[in-house]
Amino acid sequence: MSSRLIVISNRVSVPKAAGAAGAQGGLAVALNAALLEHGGIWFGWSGQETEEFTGHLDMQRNDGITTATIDLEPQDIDEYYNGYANRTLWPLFHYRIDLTEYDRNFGEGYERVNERFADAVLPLIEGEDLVWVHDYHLLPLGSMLRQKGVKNRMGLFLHTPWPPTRLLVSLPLHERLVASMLEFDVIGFQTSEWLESFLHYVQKEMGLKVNPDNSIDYQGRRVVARAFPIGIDFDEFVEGAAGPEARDAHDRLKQSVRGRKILIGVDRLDYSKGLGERMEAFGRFLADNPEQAGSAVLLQIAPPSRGDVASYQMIREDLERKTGHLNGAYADVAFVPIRYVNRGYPREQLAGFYRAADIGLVTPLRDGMNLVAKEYIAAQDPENPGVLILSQFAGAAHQLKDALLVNPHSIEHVSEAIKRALEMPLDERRERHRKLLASVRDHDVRRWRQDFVSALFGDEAPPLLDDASPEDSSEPQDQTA
Ligand code: GDG
Repeated sequence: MSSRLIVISNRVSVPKAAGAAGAQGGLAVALNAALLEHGGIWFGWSGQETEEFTGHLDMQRNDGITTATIDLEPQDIDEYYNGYANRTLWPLFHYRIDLTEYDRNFGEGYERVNERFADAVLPLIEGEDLVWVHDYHLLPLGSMLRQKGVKNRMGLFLHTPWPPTRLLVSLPLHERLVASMLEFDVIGFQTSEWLESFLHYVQKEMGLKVNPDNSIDYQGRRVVARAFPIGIDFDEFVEGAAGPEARDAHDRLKQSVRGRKILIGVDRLDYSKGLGERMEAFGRFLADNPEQAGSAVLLQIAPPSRGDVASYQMIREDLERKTGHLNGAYADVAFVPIRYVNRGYPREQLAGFYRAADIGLVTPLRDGMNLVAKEYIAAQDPENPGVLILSQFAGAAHQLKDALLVNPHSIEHVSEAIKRALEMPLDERRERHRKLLASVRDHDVRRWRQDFVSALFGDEAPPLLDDASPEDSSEPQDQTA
């Protein structure tokens, strides 16, 4: 394949150059691998602020990958990043219209920055290049590039959910936003559920016809809309989990709990992750099972994120209050039930913590996919694996059906699942883990990337990887009964 890839995302993350814990997730690794294979450039915001926008491109080459970044001015960061992206689209796409802020300045800033991205990346795009745009920050970018004459194949992958039409129509100028997305040749979602919501919107609100293969004919062009469930870098993660740094972290955590059971949560500090509800569910478990109250510890790792947005400061305060309350009620001189850690750890250490944990507690209220669920499975000892408790509202629930699927809004349901997981016989743990592991291994980040890039080349679609939405089934499988 001779085409180069031009990857465009809000931020750019090159593995070895990234350095900081958490900066080089599976996504960065996958995109870097794609760039190494095809050649090309990764373009985005540097994360730096400049007094006045110049559009200057900072080109760098690290580990064989070329990156091109621009700085943004303070107003851009306020209105585009902290504004429209993280105070309008993020909450709306996670079904939180109560937190969604509609401010005309945000919308204008969002369009302005997308235009700035388009102008800056334009000279980098050559004849046969494939353009792959990522996420909700850059939905109108394809249309802006088309207006500037770009004829290349262009694709968009949305990492978040796509909201139901009834919620999306609360967004001023929603038609314009979606129409701009249809300038891409391929639009990718994490699961069939978000894909269906998108197709529902284009039919009901735009009167467009969706073909049997889910493509949409729009203004004389054919747009392919499909689910491409993202995965983790399985081999890298398993290798990391078996290494010395992971073993050290594992042993350190195990020794510190002195034979108690460990529940682990690892999430960016974000209201979509259901952290407050999770704490309450653990509190309910402690209240309902006093005989086990001194024998289980919840380790919640929650590195801060988007601290400039007020709703993120509020969730932080809420969690500190809930943790303090529960620890006050259940702690003893030599024991606290919740270890709430507001920082990130290197990936290898994280893998060791996952492996030490008897339960992976992954209970977002809404999540595009959720990679933590997959990392937890990959890090387990197959001979003596822990149990994954997974929200039915995470995209990952479409694939990881052998987890204990729960409704994260139901404190009772999650509390019962914790009890059930702690008591689960070894045979059942192994059997569930075997199936989960096969799914995580087979649907890894390489497959995701290859499927997307093939679709971008215009290749035929392979069969859909996930089944119908778990919410479509009459009831979530009540596995806590
Ligand atoms: C968005 C979508 C979708 C977390 N703490 C540390 C750390 N992490 C890593 C995890 C995992 C990643 O961050 C988080 O990924 P998630 O998928 O769980 O969630 P989002 O950040 O919300 O990601 C999501 C994803 O995009 C990909 O498409 O799955 O639905 O919301 O890899 O391990 N990494 C390190 N230290 C930490 O303390 N090193």
